[in-house]
Amino acid sequence: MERLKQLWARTGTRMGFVTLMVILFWLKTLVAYFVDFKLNLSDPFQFLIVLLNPIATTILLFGLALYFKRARFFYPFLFLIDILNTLLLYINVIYFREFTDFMTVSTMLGYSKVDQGLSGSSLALTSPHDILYWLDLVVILVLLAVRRIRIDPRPVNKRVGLAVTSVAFLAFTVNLSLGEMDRPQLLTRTFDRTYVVKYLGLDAFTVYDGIKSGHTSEMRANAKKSELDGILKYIHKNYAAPDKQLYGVAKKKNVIIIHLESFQQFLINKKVNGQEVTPFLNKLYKSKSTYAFDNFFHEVGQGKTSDAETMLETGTYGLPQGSLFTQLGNDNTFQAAPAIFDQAGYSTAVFHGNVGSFWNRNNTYKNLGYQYFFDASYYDTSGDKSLGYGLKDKLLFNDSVKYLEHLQQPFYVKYLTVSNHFPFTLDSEDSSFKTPDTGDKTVDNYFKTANYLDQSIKEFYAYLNKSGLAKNSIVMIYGDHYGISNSSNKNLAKVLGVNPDDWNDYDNAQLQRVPLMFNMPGYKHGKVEHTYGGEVDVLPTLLHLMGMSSKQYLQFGTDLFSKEHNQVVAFRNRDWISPDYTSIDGTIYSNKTQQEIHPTGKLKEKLEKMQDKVNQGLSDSDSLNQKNLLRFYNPKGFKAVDPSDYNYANGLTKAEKLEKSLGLKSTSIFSRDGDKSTQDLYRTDAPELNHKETDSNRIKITNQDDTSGK
Ligand code: GP9
Ligand code: MN
Repeated sequence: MERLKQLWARTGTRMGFVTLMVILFWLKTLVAYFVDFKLNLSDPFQFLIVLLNPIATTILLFGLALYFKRARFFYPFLFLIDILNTLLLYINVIYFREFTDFMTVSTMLGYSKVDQGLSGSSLALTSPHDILYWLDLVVILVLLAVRRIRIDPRPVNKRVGLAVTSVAFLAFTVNLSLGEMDRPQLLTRTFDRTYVVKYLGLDAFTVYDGIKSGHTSEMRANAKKSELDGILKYIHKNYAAPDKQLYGVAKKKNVIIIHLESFQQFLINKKVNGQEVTPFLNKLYKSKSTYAFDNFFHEVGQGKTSDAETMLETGTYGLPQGSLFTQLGNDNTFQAAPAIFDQAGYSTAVFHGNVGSFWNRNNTYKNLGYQYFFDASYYDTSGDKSLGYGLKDKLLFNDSVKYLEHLQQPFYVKYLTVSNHFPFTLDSEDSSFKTPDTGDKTVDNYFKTANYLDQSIKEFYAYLNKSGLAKNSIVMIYGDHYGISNSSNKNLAKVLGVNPDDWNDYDNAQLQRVPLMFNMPGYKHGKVEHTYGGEVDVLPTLLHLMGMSSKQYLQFGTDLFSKEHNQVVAFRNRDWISPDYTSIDGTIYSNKTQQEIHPTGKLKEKLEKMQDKVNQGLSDSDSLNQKNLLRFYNPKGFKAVDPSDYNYANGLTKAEKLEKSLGLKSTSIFSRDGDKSTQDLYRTDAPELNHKETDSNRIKITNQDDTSGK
């Protein structure tokens, strides 16, 4: 008691008072963290970081008051800072209740076209415990007024102020290092706003976001329409006319895209312990109904999955650093596949078992023109139904049927799978696949999760056939990027039958092949194509198969089936691979001999030209995106996307309403079958649906990422 009294008396000193305010603010931040925000804490370490992260910035900001000599400045300033910081916290609390996301600076300033602000009244979003966010300020003010807290007229020494500021910076550095330990490249890659708040706190997030958006808006403000000229020239020169035979072979068909998470080409036709790893995909690969590519490369940078999505749906490259989705997805102008298909009369949707805010998809998809986004909130992801990145694949395909069947046909839909993601863990109940034994758990388990993914696609295909969707659809299947990073490739070498001691950079580069297949059930002329290409080439290829022109769009790749297709595959770091040569960090290898070469004369010139073209494509794509130049460009017949047309809540209700209003004209399979669900056609052996108890062997790993060797 005595001790408490003594402590309380300290509040009558300036240092004591600042300390009190810091503690109170820290406590209410924790209320926000644990009651209002969903930070998805997965282990005690993250819990610790969250406890600590409000401290550094609060000390820094509140400590500034100590630099004021006079009491009549010190107290009001401290209150002002506290009120502003509380306001920031509180508007985020309100915003989070509606959007499950944090407010960006451009949203606050009203710049962002995507977040149209709160839909209901903010009053409806308040909750009784909100009083906790403001109560401390009122109580302290009263205590000061009635002199229960004394006003201290004595200024603190300037050195004390400086010491407090330094302590705050030190604390922030420690905080940042802890964050980086748990989530390497946190700030360069910015996976998700929740991550930055989780590791660094709300103040740090807001400042960081403000700096970034300031930089972006400056680049945009200075951009001129004439900057498009050079880019247009490059693109027109690069354009490859479609192959006449294949143009329109899939006209008017549904487009079903299956994004194979972290799936590399070497898995195709691979046997481990005498078993095929992906027997179903192997079958599709050789089928006469499929055009498959065996020299197709991923071209992603730090934005990984989101880079793959960027390339496949906009025909432009990801950014040199970070993810285009998170950096520019909120308000960039795109002329992307979902909008192109929408305007050709298609319904468009994404099915994904992770939270909508990951890679800022919930905002970016609106600018791409997606009508529906069925994210984790649409599925039961409880218990053992999900792992680190969300709903398990078998469940994703099964649980999406109830949405898919209500979409008007033709549709353009994308399934983003997640189970085959680093660290490649599955519950023991999900697989009995016998893994190789390389001694590297990541490498070994990769085959197991790939096998699981293969099974989930097999189940989905069975449904497509039974429901009759298959014959009206073109299914495009691709691997988004590597699963095994370069640092583990030596361990993989054994499984590939290569001596690990001979493994080098050239081998790493060749291993960046991922599958690409266009499967058209019923088609008879498919084959495995050996053309070299990359992810940026997919959009013009798909458009041409659909009988849609790509000529009016600014796309950096070329149709893989075209005789004029450019076979130099550009990587994000300016390395490249062509059918004959591979360039890594400026070193040229001959693909034939797999040895380094030192070209001279004509060959040297030719290779330099190739490099120039690679550089130009990448940098033109970057200025197009970073300066948002597409806002100056109007492709013939294309209507600009208005993101405020889209809202991803209540997707099913929206689709059902449309069915009703179309009546007999409705083309959904639900309407086609006389308002009967096709769900019971779906067969899955997913154990999660057949039992209630959870598996005691499972290791729950949440929000981890393969960041090694990048
Ligand atoms: C998360 C999933 C994984 O939603 O798409 O992204 P990645 O880590 O592969 O970029
Ligand atoms: Mn991915």
